[in-house]
Amino acid sequence: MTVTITAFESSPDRGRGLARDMRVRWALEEVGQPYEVRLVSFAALKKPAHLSLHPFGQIPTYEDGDLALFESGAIVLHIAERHAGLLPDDADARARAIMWMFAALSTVEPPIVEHSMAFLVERDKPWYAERQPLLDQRVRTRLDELSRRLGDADWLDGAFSAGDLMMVTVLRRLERSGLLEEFPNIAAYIARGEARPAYKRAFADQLAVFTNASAG
Ligand SMILES: N[C@@H](CCC(=O)N[C@@H](CS)C(=O)NCC(=O)O)C(=O)O
Repeated sequence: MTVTITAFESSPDRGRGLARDMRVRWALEEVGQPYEVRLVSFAALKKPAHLSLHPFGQIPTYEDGDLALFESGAIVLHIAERHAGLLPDDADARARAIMWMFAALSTVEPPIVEHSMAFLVERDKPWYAERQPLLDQRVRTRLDELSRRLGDADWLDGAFSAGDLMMVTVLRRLERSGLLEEFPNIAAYIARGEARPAYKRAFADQLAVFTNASAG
C-alpha cells in the first residue's frame, strides 16, 4: 500500500520548505519509505473531501490503507514508531526523543509561529512596531534556553532522532528573522539537520512542486 501525504499546491513560502509537509517528507526519507504527494489548493483545503481527512482544513495529512492521520507531530511519530531510524531502541531514550518532539511542537513552535504570523499579517498595523520587540523577546527566551541545553552537542539527546527532526523544522521558520545569528550553536544544529541526505531529498522534492508550478 502506498503512503500518500498532502501538501500545498502553491506554497506561500515559495519552496523554502517551511510548510509542515516538509517534516513528514523528511521523516519518510529518513526511514526509506516511498510516498506519493497529493497537492491541494487553498480552496480545496476547506472542501468536504479534504475536511473528511483533516477537520481543520490544513496540510499535511497521511494516508496508508485504512489509516488516515492529520497533525504533523502525530504523523511523524507514527512513521518513527513503525520504521527503524528515528527513535532509539532503548525505552528511556525513546521516551526522551518523543519528549523533544513535544517540546518542539508545544513549547518552541508557538512563539515562533506567533512571531512569523505577526510579520505576515500585522506588519502594516499601527501596533506592530510596539509589539514586535515583545515577540522577538519571547522567541529569544526559548532560543536561549534551547541553546544552553544543546551546548556543543550535535543533537538534543545522543543520536539524531525524530525529536531533532521536529526541532530543526520548527527552528527553520526563523531563518530570515535575524534571531538565529545570536545563537551560533543553534544555527549550526539547524545546518547539521539540513545537511542530512534525507533532508536534502525531501527539500528538493518540495522545491520541485514550486518550481514546476512556476514553470507551468
Ligand atoms: N498543528 C498542525 C498545523 C498544520 C498547519 O498549520 N498547516 C498549515 C500549513 S504549514 C496549513 O495548512 N495552513 C492553511 C490553513 O490553515 O488554512 C500540524 O502540525 O500539522
